[in-house]
Amino acid sequence: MKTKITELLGIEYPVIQGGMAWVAEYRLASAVSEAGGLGLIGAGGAPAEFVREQIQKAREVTGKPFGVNIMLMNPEADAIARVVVEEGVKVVTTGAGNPGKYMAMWKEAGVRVIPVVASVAMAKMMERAGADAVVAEGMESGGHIGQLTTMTLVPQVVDGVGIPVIAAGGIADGRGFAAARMLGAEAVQIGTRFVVAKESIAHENYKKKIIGAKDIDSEVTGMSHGHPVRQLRNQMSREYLKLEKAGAPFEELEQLTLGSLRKAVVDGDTVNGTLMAGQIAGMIHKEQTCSEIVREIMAEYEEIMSSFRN
Ligand code: TUI
Repeated sequence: MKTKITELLGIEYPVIQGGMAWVAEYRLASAVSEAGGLGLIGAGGAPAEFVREQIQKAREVTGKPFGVNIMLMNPEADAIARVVVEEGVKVVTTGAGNPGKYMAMWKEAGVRVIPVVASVAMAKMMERAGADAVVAEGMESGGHIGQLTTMTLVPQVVDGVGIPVIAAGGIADGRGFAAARMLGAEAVQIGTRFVVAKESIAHENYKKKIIGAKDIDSEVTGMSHGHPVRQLRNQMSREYLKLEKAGAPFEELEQLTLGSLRKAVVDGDTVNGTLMAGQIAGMIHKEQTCSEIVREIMAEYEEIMSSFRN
């Protein structure tokens, strides 16, 4: 399938895997790239040298293009920004901040830069700064989110910029892919469905929670202090929301969630861990390989499109 994004990135299918902290390490990223999409290594809060090793490991197992997602709140973001250049990474996506200060260095090195944005203003700013494309991420997504839904954000970003737009948030199957294309997106980014991929190292307990989730099982913490995070409801989210409602200071809430994503992903602690997941968790019913996921989405899309033609 050919779109502006498959052409830009040299990939077979316009499906990009979300750069999820702890989950998106080299095994998941290389499996998605091998399946014809774009795999991403999620730097999350990891040290720069760990990210370098992950890039080297990915390159050992796939000759296909893959990228790195840099979470800009990482204190080592500056060093990671240099590592991607040193290691010759072809694609960088960024999240949770403004990557403007790295743009010149990346452009000079020929890196394709794709910031994740949650507003039209940020998309326009990134286009002016030289971004090759943007991911417009709606609040249906798991993890750190903005305020707009995918349905409202994507077409407004498409109208606001000239560069290709990738839709994210609430997309898990061929219907979501088709809808994103209707809204003007040239590709989709998918996170939660890849958390439960066979190649994902996320703990089985975490995967089971996603597979067992219903439509209304996610909730958003941190809204009151401007750091909203979507996750599956559990003891951790309930306790957080109780403290937040009682007016607890940001520092205390931050202390509560310190290391809690690792607890969920690595230790499988579904009680005290933060089970980041999107609103489409209720649509995910089984563990599949990345190749099965990508092929299924594309087959569903083709079927939808042919049903419209008849
Ligand atoms: O970054 C994400 N999703 C994430 S990051 C993450 S790690 C984390 N762990 C614990 C607490 C908080 C985060 C988990 N999920 N998505 C991309 C994204 N970026 N969504 C929204 C934004 C965004 C927000 C503000 C992009 C730019 C921005 O600009 C602010 C500014 O500097 O003006």
